[in-house]
Amino acid sequence: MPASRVSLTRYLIEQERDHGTIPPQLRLLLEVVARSCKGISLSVTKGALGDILGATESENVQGEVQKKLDIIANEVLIEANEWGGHLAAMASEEMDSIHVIPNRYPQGEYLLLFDPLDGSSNIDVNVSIGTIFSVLKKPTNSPAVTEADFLQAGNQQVAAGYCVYGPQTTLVLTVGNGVAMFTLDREQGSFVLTHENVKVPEDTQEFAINMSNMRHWDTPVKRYVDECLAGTEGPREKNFNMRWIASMVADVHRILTRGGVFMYPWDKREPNKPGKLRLMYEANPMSWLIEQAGGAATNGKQRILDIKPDALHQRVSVILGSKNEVDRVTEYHA
Ligand code: P6P
Repeated sequence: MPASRVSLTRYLIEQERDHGTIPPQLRLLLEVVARSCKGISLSVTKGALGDILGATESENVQGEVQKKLDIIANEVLIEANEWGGHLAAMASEEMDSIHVIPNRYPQGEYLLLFDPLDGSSNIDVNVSIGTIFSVLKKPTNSPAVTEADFLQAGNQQVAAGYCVYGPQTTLVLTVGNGVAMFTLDREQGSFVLTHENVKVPEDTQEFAINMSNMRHWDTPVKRYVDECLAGTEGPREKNFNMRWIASMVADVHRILTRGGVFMYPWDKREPNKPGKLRLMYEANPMSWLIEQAGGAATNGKQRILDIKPDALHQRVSVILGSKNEVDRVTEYHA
């Protein structure tokens, strides 16, 4: 590794030295998560060569059929994080209830939440997918950790990130001092710092939404997208491009890299659900990353990070990305 290349370990140690935001137990947690993502990446890249494609017979708490890789990724994260003494418990999209660290291991002060493999509908068609994670601190006054300890607003996170399994395997991380990206150097087997102080442009000409749901959208979203489609002849007086990868990790990575606005809004298909995406382990970590990179993230009405959760797997409407576009969509909701 050329001397100029900074490893994830060195970055975390220097962040602690400079900002005091990564105490040793949190550094251990982040390094274990990164190592888990390396393992998941190896399974993902096997594709049809490994017995990892296709679906299982089971469904997750969301009622979605679980892909084999969903289960594999979940088990990798559980097994890697159980013994270290840094966690009190974990929560996952793939598990109905929290996973408390077994008594045979010491318990730590952190809570780890994750979507072990987001975008799993793309696994079998070789499109980028990813792991999303969020770290909270266990409330000090609770002796035995319970699900209620997890129900903290996103503004309480101490770390958040994702790993995107695409042409490159890239880990993207924030601990509250901006966003850094680490690309997996497969020859070294280590994540290497490739982008620091990531910034999302405040303006964009690219929006991301599943257009097939247009007839189900609420008026503010329909107005915003119609104005984008009207291009230079419309009120925006500029043309827009559209992208929708149907992997939140891949869409957010593009936005962190070149700007854009991502929307998965409430729609009339399931009016009792506030949205499709999950607050605790999808919207919260992604929203913090976007804000740390100078972007914005709301549910149309309020800042996502200020939402006080009342259920572990609750859903939320998500509008995030370039600040001026998110502000405009939110303004249309007012
Ligand atoms: P749709 C993947 O299943 C996911 O949770 C997100 O990663 C993605 O943005 C969204 O759902 C895609 O949903 O309805 O377009 O397939």
